Amino acid sequence: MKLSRYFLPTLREDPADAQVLSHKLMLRSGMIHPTCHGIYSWLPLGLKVLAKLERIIADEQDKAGCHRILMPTIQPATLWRDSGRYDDYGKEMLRIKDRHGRDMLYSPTHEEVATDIMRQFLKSYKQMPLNVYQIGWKFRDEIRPRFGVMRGREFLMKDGYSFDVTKDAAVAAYKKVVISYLKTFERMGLKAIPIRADSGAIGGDLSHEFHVVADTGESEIFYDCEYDALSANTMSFDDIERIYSAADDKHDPANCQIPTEKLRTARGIEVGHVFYFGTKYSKAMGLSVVGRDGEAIFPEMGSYGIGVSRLVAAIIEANHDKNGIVWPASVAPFKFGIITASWQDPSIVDIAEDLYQKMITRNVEVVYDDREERAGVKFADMDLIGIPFQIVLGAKCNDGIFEWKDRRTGERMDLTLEALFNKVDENDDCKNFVKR
Ligand code: P5A
Repeated sequence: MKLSRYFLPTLREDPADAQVLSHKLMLRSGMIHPTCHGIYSWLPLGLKVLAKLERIIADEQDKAGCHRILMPTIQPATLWRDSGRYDDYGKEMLRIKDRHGRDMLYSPTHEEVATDIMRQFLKSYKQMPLNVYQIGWKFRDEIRPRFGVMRGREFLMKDGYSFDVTKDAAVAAYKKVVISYLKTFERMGLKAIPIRADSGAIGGDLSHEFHVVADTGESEIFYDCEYDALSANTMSFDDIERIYSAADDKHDPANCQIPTEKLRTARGIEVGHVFYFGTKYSKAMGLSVVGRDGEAIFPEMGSYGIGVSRLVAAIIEANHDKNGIVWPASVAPFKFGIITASWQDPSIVDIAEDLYQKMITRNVEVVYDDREERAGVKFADMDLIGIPFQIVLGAKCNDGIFEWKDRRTGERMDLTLEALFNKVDENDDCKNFVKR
């Protein structure tokens, strides 16, 4: 992509109405535009990041054996009357009427729709275990939408629903999702701490929240420092149950067994929430199947959410410096940037154009700042939008030497074209995605 042709409405100044850093940086780097209170349009740069998150989430869900579907954003109230939640849900639900006067609603979540699909298609215990998920827009008329996409009214969620024959199988499915979530967040460069939680409006008796540590987090969290040392790839559900973690009022120093020197206190952003709720919805909505001995059984269910649009803000909260966003390479809108020290020097511009074309041919995600702007403006914008690896073309490029800058460490080195492409290959993780 050439920046001169890109729709990237960056702002020089901090927008006055944004309180938290991620919101400011998302507005300043032209990722989002507020359409009205708590409702945002996603501009090209923001949408690219959102798409990266979707791709990582879908990849890990597929690996965990879940099936991607897409459910409607508008639902009939009848489904919620069946489950008994229509009257309880309150003002957060956007209630609408169609032209025939029928009660409809904009989906705040999809337990009812998923259960309804399965009551048409699940007939036998043999069709389980089954776990379906989608990545789709939700609407919740939050009383206090704030911090941009962190707490929006319309937001993107990955929501999954599992169906099992027995409670044991359902709990096993739940544990599998918990582990796959930790891997998902780790691939986004985040450490997420799973914390036992209340199940609130979703209902049920087993629930975990996933929190990313950031100063602007809405909840206070308490956890054992052992979490900092564990990797999602080796962590088991038993580790999670063994290692102490708690949020807000759930933290009771008297019951906390771990020594104070191991206890960490931090602010957390809730980026995911999972629930096991047994037969709550299958019973209420009449989803039953034929069991092993011909008897009717109600599937045991769970639901699993990731706040996809919130994650964009959470990643920025956890990855920024005074110059702007510092994207983890796996979620960066473009992994590589090309900057010319002078747009008025035709030989540098020719070399930059050639380098850009070579990278495009290799399918590398690159943004080339070809604007007729001062070098300082280009360096500042490249840092603001957080491009992880920046290639600077100064006078030395006439002798085949390119400067490589690492956004996170600030480290710079001079490279030949060959060495440059070796580094590009090394840092281009597109090959990590296996086509399924
Ligand atoms: C689980 C999947 C559910 O809705 N039903 C389907 C369950 N859980 S939840 O905790 O209510 O939401 C899941 C995640 O969505 C994010 N989230 C939000 N993100 C931005 N703005 C909001 N207003 C908002 N509300 C919820 C959170 O990350 C939450 O963990």
